[in-house]
Amino acid sequence: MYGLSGKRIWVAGHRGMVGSAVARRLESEGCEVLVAPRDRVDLERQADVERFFDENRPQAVIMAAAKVGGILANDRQPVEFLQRNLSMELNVIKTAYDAGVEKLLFLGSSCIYPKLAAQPIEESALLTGPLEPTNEWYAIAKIAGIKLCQAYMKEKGARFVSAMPTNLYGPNDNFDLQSSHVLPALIRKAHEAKLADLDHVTIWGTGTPRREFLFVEDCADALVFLLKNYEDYEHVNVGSGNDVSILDLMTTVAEVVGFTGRIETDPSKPDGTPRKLMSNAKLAAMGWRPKTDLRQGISRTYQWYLENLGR
Ligand code: GFB
Repeated sequence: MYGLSGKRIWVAGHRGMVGSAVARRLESEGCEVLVAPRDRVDLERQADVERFFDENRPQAVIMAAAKVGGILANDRQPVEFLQRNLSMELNVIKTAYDAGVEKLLFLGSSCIYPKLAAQPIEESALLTGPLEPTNEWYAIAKIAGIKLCQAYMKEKGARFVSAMPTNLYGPNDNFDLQSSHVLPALIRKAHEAKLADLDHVTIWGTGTPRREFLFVEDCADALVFLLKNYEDYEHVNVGSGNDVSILDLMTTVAEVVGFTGRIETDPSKPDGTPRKLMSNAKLAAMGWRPKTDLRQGISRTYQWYLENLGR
């Protein structure tokens, strides 16, 4: 429905884990990938965004720029997660419309859904119940982004659509133990425990919550698929369709990394939402499937970590 060949496509957030994976995935599409150097374009300054559009004239935009983080970062920095994400979204989405962008794909997250939504979570569950308190700030910002795209579609006929990825992981992830998401944190913890020959590793919370994970290169493939083929009003879940308890995840990570010590829990840290497995039926019905299973993805991520950060 939307051919990418020969198009100028701006990947906003190109240095991040998702943005860099999308830029790599677009290399085989015969398009021109535009990137905005962070030292010259501050997405929180509308004038910078307007100048970038004037100078580069993108025909399509993948909005993968965001202030992101794990459960502790979200819980401790509500202003950062709400204000900065709203600011970037408003600037990019409005300026894209004003500049006549043909198509825009906005990225949200599975945390937009109610804390206790029925599982697997259908797209229609949005706004049907209270959010998970630890990340309601980020969730509200992402819900606002979905709604702004829908407003432009409804009132202006803009082809601005939204995708909701599940918990992502992979090369170029953030491995800082205070601000990262769970999977990179567990890889780093197991790696450092192995190097230090520790007899145990500690995970946050009780280990009982369940999380769905998608390898970031599969996510990038899904996002390009949606940019080409999706034009509807409602957002689309992008997930693997399988979830795992945090404790079982740590067990798998330990096996891949080669750590043989005990796994201990730290209930003083938050568990967050008990489960957030999304339904991937809508995307599957369009013919898209992920290729990388969890153990393969963890192994490839650990390999990247060793080659880039683990020294
Ligand atoms: O990826 P994560 O930090 O965030 O996962 P969410 C948190 C879950 O993993 C909680 C447990 O149950 C934590 O108790 N966990 C165990 C750990 N050990 C660790 C650890 O060392 N580090 C971390 N980070 N967690 C995020 C949202 O929710 O999901 C974001 O806050 C975004 O906004 C993201 O939506 C996709 O999965 O709970």
